[in-house]
Amino acid sequence: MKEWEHLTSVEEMEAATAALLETGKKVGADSWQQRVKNQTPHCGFGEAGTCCRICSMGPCRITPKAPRGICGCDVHGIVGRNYLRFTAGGAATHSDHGRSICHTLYATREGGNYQVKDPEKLKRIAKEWGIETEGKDIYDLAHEVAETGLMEYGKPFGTQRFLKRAPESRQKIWHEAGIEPRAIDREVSQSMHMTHMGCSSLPEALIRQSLRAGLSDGWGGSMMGTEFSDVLFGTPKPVDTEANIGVMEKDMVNIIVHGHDPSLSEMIVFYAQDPEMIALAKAEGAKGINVAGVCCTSNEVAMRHGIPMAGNFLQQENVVLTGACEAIVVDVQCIFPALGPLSKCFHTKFITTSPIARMPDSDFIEFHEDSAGENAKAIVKMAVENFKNRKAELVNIPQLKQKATVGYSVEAIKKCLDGVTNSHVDALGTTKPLIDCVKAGVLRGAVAMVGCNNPKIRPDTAHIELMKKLLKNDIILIVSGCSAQAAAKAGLMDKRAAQYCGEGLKRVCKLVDIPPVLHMGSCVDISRMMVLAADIAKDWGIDIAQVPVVGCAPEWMSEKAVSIGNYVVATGIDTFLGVNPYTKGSTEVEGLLQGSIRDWVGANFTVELDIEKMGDLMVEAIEEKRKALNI
Ligand code: XCC
Ligand code: SF4
Repeated sequence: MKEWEHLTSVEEMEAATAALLETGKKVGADSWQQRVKNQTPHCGFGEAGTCCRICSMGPCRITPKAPRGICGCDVHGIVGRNYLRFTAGGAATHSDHGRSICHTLYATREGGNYQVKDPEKLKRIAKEWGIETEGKDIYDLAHEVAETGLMEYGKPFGTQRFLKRAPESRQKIWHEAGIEPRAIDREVSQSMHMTHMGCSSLPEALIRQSLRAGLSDGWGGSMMGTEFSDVLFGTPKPVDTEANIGVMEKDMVNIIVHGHDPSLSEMIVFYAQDPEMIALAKAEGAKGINVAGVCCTSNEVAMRHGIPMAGNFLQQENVVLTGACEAIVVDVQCIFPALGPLSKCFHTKFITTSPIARMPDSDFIEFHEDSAGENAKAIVKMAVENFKNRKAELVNIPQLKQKATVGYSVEAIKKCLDGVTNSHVDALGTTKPLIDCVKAGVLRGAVAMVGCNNPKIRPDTAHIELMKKLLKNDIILIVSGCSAQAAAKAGLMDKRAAQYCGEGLKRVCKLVDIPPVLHMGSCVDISRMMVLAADIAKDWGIDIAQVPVVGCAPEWMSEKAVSIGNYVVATGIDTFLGVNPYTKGSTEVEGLLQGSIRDWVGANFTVELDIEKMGDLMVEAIEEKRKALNI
């Protein structure tokens, strides 16, 4: 059989994009491909992280002739401060998403817009947090847990509750390194304070706080976001779906959900199935209503409802360019402001819903927890009524799509394993069969591949090529975010992809009936990966830093990704980046991030722009961990 013959190649995806850009030209649309050209070359100071505009004596730019800013800050202080602010932006963003989910949990009620779908999980978390569950109404419990979660953002004393999920060895490392995150908002605030003019310029202190702020996201805000989303909307289980631009339907009303918070998309999905709305769609001449997703929102609804994935970050303009998008409905994060003017070139309604993400040229329908049903219905109706405004001559949906099985929460992974071994010790299962496979060498280890697209890298190539290489080497992939969508679009989440893997991984996939690339969700769901790593380490009796697993974000672009990188490394997982985080300008900052933070947390970063080399380095890192464990 020809290698990878079922896959959709990057070339095919590029050809589809090129055809869509032709339509764009006809209607005078702008595109990121064009804007990248306008922005190149990028500013060298910005790239190296050596420009400071933290006070108005500047901006100060560091050169050999001007080695210090006006206040006397050197290049290491400037790069370090910029890095910490980069992290704080990401930690704030993820954690604020988590906070919204806490509020949604607080708004649940019997028969209401939002209800508790996984009461067992809610009770488990309550017990973990020492909240009495006996004899309590499930909604009273939900409100109590939500309020306790909200307190995690501002409590004056103590550290994050979920840190206790980590192996004791890891908790000790955090304590000794002085990076246990306290209240989430405090870590973000302190990061801003430390980087104010005339505060910290010592790289060591700035990087330590970066790790702590990152941990407040991964083991705080994001973890609450994930856990409470499961309580609200159900814990994901394996479900079949489809991915790539061809999931849009020519004869149906296409509603694209884009952004991050499932509180919105869940409601849109619900009302798109409303018989009244479907009847209206038919009256308007459509065959029905098709909801598809872009970016992390897509991951959320794919994992829970099998809603198809239209594309990832750099394809968000493509969905409008099909000419068949009645509405693109967004909440927060990773939304191109370009969608406003672009939608004006077509009949598409660009609907913003959050006061956090307001954009010109959009219809703003503010989404509230208490009126969520009404808001969602109004949005679906607006899309349906827009079907008649389509311009038939502009419609072009490239016929690219792949089958994918998604929905591998930690709970689901354990359940799949249990199904094979019947080894379960309790209802929640164990990672022991997985550990046995790794010990026996059937699986060499795992890579957690995450993150965005970035025009600095040929879109999706790094994700897909790295995955193929790792699979050949019997390394299983757990993925999230836009990396997950790259895999799904290519066909790597189709169970048939197992046939192209190394012999060991192929056997495991067949036996457990899983695809070789496991979809663990959105970017806040990287907290699932932390829980999985922690559970494996505990079941194995070792620290997370010893587990043969590494992290990788080959095409990352956002502040959130920097925050993630910090908590993944601080959790003890070596992390490989394909794009430099604006630190090239400081040998000291790079010396810490790519070197000596290993002494604090047992892991560090590798920045490698050559994909082939990065793949080799990851395989090497995994083999080294195996050697150290004598397996
Ligand atoms: Fe955004 Fe989460 Fe990146 Fe994709 S992977 S571009 S952050 S949608 Ni998070
Ligand atoms: Fe320049 Fe210092 Fe002000 Fe930064 S804080 S802009 S380096 S004077």
